[in-house]
Amino acid sequence: MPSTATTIGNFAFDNCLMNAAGVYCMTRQELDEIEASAAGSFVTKTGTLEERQGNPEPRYSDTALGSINSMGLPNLGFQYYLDYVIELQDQPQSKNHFLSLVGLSPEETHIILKAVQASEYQGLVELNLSCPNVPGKPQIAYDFETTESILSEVFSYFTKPLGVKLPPYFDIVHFDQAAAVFNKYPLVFVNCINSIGNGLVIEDETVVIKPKNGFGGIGGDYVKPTALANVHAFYQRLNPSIQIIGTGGVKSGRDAFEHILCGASMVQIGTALHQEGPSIFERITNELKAIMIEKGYQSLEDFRGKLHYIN
Ligand code: RRO
Repeated sequence: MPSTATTIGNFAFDNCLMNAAGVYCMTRQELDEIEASAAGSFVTKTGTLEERQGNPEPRYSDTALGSINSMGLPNLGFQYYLDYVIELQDQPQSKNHFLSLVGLSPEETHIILKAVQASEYQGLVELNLSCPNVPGKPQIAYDFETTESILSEVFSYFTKPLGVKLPPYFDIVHFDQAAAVFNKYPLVFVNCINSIGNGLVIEDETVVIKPKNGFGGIGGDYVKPTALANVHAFYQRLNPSIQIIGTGGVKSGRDAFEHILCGASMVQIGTALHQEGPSIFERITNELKAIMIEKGYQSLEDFRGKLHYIN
């Protein structure tokens, strides 16, 4: 039987598949269900300094080809998630986890990360530089100057394993510029991609979500080519010490296979997990293993990053 095991930094995972931040990860109950599923890990809902209610409902809608959301960063406050992952890390059978975090300002981000640094948490942190849905707050990683100033400050005090969640980029020059920034810092991973920000879905004559007059982050089938392009562009440009987590448009073993072929070491599932629930991890793992058997691959290393080009 082939293995879908993987590593990120010094952390081992029995399976490369897990949830994407924001989906099935708001409460301990939801996180427990992912922990008990075939997923190799979980990432928590992005936690802010204080608890947040988020935007008015309806704020998430499944659509024909995926999803649109403008949740607005509802969460129980970073301490809730930090306490939970610390609790789990002391349990013998626990998987390794990702704690997703961001402040509503650089100052808040530093307060949060300093608290994590001072805590007993030994796992991975995913700094979300790409939330598209908080009115008046731009997606941080589209501003390379702000991104660089945040990372440079963070690495003056933060020594635990840290990665960043990125928005999709759409221009080769932006891939070059973003990679040049990330290559200056001891990041353990980058996660490509967050939702494609500020799309608009209409049914009959009306938008399908209430916040921002219907504008929201797009996920699902719509985003897979953009996600694969971002995974591969960063795989080609980043220092080999910075691994890639692939997120976007994964609803089958074939989709996960393509992310890994583009260079992903771990693959996250958002929209399809929301639609299908945690049993999706077993289905997609089996589909991915069937593809590996058919191709004669024993492990992800046999094909990770080995995308073929046309000469
Ligand atoms: O909560 C959200 O509205 C949200 C976040 Br923080 C994010 O990073 N990506 C997204 O699609 N929605």
